[in-house]
Order: sequence, then C-alpha cells, then structure tokens
Amino acid sequence: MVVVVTILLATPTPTTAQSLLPPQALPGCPDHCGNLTISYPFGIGDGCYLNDRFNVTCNISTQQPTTRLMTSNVEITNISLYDGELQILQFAARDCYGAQGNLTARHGSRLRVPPPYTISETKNVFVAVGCDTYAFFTGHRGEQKYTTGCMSICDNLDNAIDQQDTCSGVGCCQTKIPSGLKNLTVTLRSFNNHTDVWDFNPCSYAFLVQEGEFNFNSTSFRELNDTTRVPAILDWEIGNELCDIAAKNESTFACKANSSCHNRSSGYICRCRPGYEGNPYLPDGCQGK
Ligand SMILES: *[C@@H]1O[C@H](CO)[C@@H](O)[C@H](O)[C@H]1NC(C)=O
Ligand SMILES: *[C@@H]1O[C@H](CO)[C@@H](O)[C@H](O)[C@H]1NC(C)=O
Ligand SMILES: *[C@@H]1O[C@H](CO)[C@@H](O)[C@H](O)[C@H]1NC(C)=O
Ligand SMILES: *[C@@H]1O[C@H](CO)[C@@H](O)[C@H](O)[C@H]1NC(C)=O
Ligand SMILES: *[C@@H]1O[C@H](CO)[C@@H](O)[C@H](O)[C@H]1NC(C)=O
Ligand SMILES: *[C@@H]1O[C@H](CO)[C@@H](O)[C@H](O)[C@H]1NC(C)=O
Ligand SMILES: *[C@@H]1O[C@H](CO)[C@@H](O)[C@H](O)[C@H]1NC(C)=O
Ligand SMILES: *[C@@H]1O[C@H](CO)[C@@H](O)[C@H](O)[C@H]1NC(C)=O
Ligand SMILES: *[C@@H]1O[C@H](CO)[C@@H](O)[C@H](O)[C@H]1NC(C)=O
Ligand SMILES: *[C@@H]1O[C@H](CO)[C@@H](O)[C@H](O)[C@H]1NC(C)=O
Ligand SMILES: *[C@@H]1O[C@H](CO)[C@@H](O)[C@H](O)[C@H]1NC(C)=O
Ligand SMILES: CC(=O)N[C@H]1CO[C@H](CO)[C@@H](O)[C@@H]1O
Repeated sequence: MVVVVTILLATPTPTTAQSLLPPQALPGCPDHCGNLTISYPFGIGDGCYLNDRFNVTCNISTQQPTTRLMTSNVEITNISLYDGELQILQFAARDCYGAQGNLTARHGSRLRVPPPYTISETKNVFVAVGCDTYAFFTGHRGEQKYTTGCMSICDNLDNAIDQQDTCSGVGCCQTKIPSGLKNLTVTLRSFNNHTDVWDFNPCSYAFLVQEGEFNFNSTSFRELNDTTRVPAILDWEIGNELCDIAAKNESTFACKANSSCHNRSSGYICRCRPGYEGNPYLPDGCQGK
C-alpha cells in the first residue's frame, strides 16, 4: 500500500477542527508543517521544542512539506500527544532476483531510533511477502539483542491469494515483535533465490508496519513493487524518571496545570485531566471543555 503525505500548505483553513483548539505549539513557533500539526513538546526551530530529542525539521523544498525527527531520515506523519506516539514512514526491505537466481536489486531496511523513542510492540507487526522468502529482524533492548522472523512459501500466486486475504505463511507471513526495541535491522533471505518461482514472483519484501495498515491480497505483490515506504508507530516519553520522582522538580516537570502524569517504560507522558482538553505540556494548555 502506498502512503502519500499530501500538501495543504501552512495556512490553516477556518473550517478545520484544529482551528477550534488553541495553538498546540509554543507562542511564536510554527505549529504546522504541511497539514501535520506540530504539538509541543515537539517543535520546529530553536527554543520551540522541550529538548533536542523533540527537535523536528520541516522541509518545505520538497513538493509536499515533510517533517523529520532530529537529524534522522525518519519522516513523521502524525504526532499523538495522548498516546505518546509518533506515526512515521520507513523503508521496506526488498530483494529482487534475475531468472538465473542472481540478485538484481537489494534495498536493506534499518530503523535507528535513539532514546526516548522505542518501536511500539502493540501497534506494529513484522511482515514478509514472497513465494521463496524468509525474513528476520534484529533489535536491541538495552544490552540485549533480539532476533525473530517468519517464512513465506508458495507454488503460484493463486494459492497465495486464495488464503481469504490473510497473511498466514503462503505468500505472506507476519509476526509480533518484542517490546521496547530500538535499532531494528531487517534481513531478507531466499531458499532458492526465487529460481522456482521467478516467472510470477521475482522479489521478496519485509517490513515493520503499523497493525491494520497492510492487508495481504491479490494486488499486494504489485503494490509492494511500487511502494518504498510503509507506516510504523514509535512510542516516546519525557525524561528518564517515573512520575513520582519527576514531579518533585517543578522546574523540569513537563506536566502543566490541570494535567496528570502517566508512567511509561522509564519516563512519563502527560494528559489533560478528565473534563479538560488541549496540550498538557503548555502552561495553560489544558482548557475546560
Ligand atoms: C495530510 O493529508 C493527506 C492527504 O490529504 C492525508 O493522507 C494525511 O492523512 C494527512 N495527515 C494528517 C496528519 O492529517
Ligand atoms: C529537503 O528536501 C530536498 C528534496 O528531497 C532535499 O534535497 C534537501 O536536502 C532537504 N533539505 C533538508 C534541509 O533536509
Ligand atoms: C535541530 O535540528 C536541526 C536540523 O537537524 C539542526 O540544524 C539544529 O542544530 C538542531 N538544534 C539543536 C539545538 O540541536
Ligand atoms: C493521527 O493520530 C490521531 C491520534 O492518535 C488519530 O486520531 C488520527 O486518526 C491520526 N490521523 C491519521 C491521518 O492517521
Ligand atoms: C542477472 O540476471 C539478469 C536478468 O536475468 C541478467 O540480465 C544479468 O546479466 C544477470 N547478471 C549477472 C551478473 O549474472
Ligand atoms: C543466491 O543469491 C546469493 C546472494 O546474492 C548468492 O550469494 C548465491 O550465490 C546465489 N545462489 C545461486 C544458486 O545462485
Ligand atoms: C542504536 O544506534 C545508535 C546509532 O548507531 C547507537 O548510538 C545506539 O547505541 C544504538 N542503541 C542500541 C540500543 O543498540
Ligand atoms: C488490497 O488491499 C489494498 C489495501 O491494503 C486495497 O487498496 C486494494 O483495493 C485491495 N485489492 C483487492 C483486490 O482487494
Ligand atoms: C531541578 O532540575 C534542575 C535542572 O536539571 C536542577 O538544576 C535543580 O537542581 C533541580 N532541583 C531539585 C530540587 O532537584
Ligand atoms: C485549571 O482549571 C480550572 C477550571 O477550569 C481553572 O479555574 C484554573 O485556573 C486552571 N488552572 C490553571 C493553573 O490554569
Ligand atoms: C509510577 O510508577 C511508580 C513506581 O512503579 C509508582 O510508585 C507510581 O504510583 C506510578 N505513578 C503513576 C502516576 O502511575
Ligand atoms: C513483478 C515484479 O516484481 N516486478 C519488478 C519489481 O521491481 C524490481 C526492481 O525493484 C524489478 O526487478 C521487478 O521485475
């Protein structure tokens, strides 16, 4: 499936729901990049973000303005304050073979995520597509290294897509991922270099993808051949202390008036209290409904 971020240039139209809420960025800071709302603690430009980890850049020289995280190549397509999540676009891995089993194209896939970001284990799955394909990924949690993956085999495209559109190991396989991973590297392999299936399936694909955003069906092989990037979800958090400790220092605590603090894996996020809405990271961000 192809994900396209389209333009709606910076001028917010008065009819959008967003314009009913007060600005989500710090005063004097840009609050949009294309149609993406940039909410504090994220920010564009010096003094507009909480700390370097929330420094995003807006590239308006691209045909459609694109938002990038820090200095990385990770493109942000949605920011969720409530869930402490980012939706990003990242590259799918691909291997294509010639009729003789020689490799004709290889695009690796590597997702480097620095703290405070981790790859959401609840909102993503790992998928591999192909008829002579196995794929695995390696990720890190602290000092530990984790590797897992899956295998997909088929004799023809009909038996692959005859599986009631499910990704069940024939033409497509998927697996859940361990929690808290950073620095994911995806590796693709083939048993016979696609030589037995080459006339209908010359390529293997593998990628991490947001759950529900990839549906395997008869057009998947063709669509994947045109797709280079797929959406995935990252988790983020503030600081490296849980709520109780962080709340003791008022000058650094990020949860402002009428908000509440929620523990994450090693830090926290803030939410407006019930009955309030807005941005809990801004001084008067949480407003009565
Ligand atoms: C931005 O616009 C595109 C095209 O209309 C849409 O697909 C995308 O979901 C929008 N993004 C957000 C964050 O609203
Ligand atoms: C903006 O995007 C263009 C086109 O992709 C690229 O050439 C340029 O280097 C980008 N600029 C920055 C600052 O990333
Ligand atoms: C924020 O990111 C931009 C682009 O990567 C970089 O030029 C700038 O120096 C960063 N600011 C800080 C304070 O790191
Ligand atoms: C962006 O994220 C919000 C909050 O998670 C969600 O409600 C919304 O549907 C998302 N928009 C897009 C275009 O994915
Ligand atoms: C690989 O296969 C393609 C297509 O079959 C062929 O054109 C090419 O010459 C082959 N390359 C090598 C190095 O064998
Ligand atoms: C299959 O492809 C791999 C990777 O390109 C290559 O090392 C190997 O020699 C190939 N095997 C055959 C039988 O062509
Ligand atoms: C992830 O990669 C970055 C950059 O290569 C590195 O600095 C960091 O230590 C890595 N983290 C883990 C958990 O491997
Ligand atoms: C296959 O799924 C994609 C979305 O993942 C959809 O756009 C496409 O229409 C579907 N094709 C068929 C034949 O169902
Ligand atoms: C609160 O944090 C600031 C900045 O890190 C630090 O200078 C200050 O000493 C801290 N105050 C307390 C009471 O820990
Ligand atoms: C919290 O909300 C109440 C009721 O809306 C309001 O009176 C109060 O001023 C708010 N507190 C702050 C510090 O904004
Ligand atoms: C956060 O976690 C700490 C340690 O597990 C716990 O004592 C505290 O009650 C939690 N705070 C909140 C707001 O959930
Ligand atoms: C059907 C198919 O997979 N076609 C092409 C997909 O893209 C690669 C190059 O990335 C071609 O080599 C395949 O022939």
